Amino acid sequence: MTSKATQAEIEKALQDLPDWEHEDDGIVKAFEFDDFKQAWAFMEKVAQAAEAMDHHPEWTNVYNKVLIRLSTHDAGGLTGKDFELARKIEAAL
Ligand code: H2B
Repeated sequence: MTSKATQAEIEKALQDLPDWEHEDDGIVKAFEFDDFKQAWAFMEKVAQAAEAMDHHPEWTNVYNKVLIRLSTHDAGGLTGKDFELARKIEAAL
């Protein structure tokens, strides 16, 4: 699905995505790990999933914290791809 998700679709998808929040035209979640090594290992897994999907996160990392924002730039908002990547990110934890 590459069309923009409706508010109802967004709410439904977020029910199965703990601590992900709808913010502007994306979804965001903050992750915290024990140290940089663990954060980096997680980022490696997310990067592999993102590249395989050709759908990439906006993210920042400061030592043990990783902040991820997902949005579909080509669509100017949220699509099924963002929720699919979010589920893969949860599986990478
Ligand atoms: N990632 C995200 N988050 N949104 C996009 O619209 C997007 C992407 N488009 N990764 C892809 C790459 C596109 O630019 C390439 C050409 O497929």
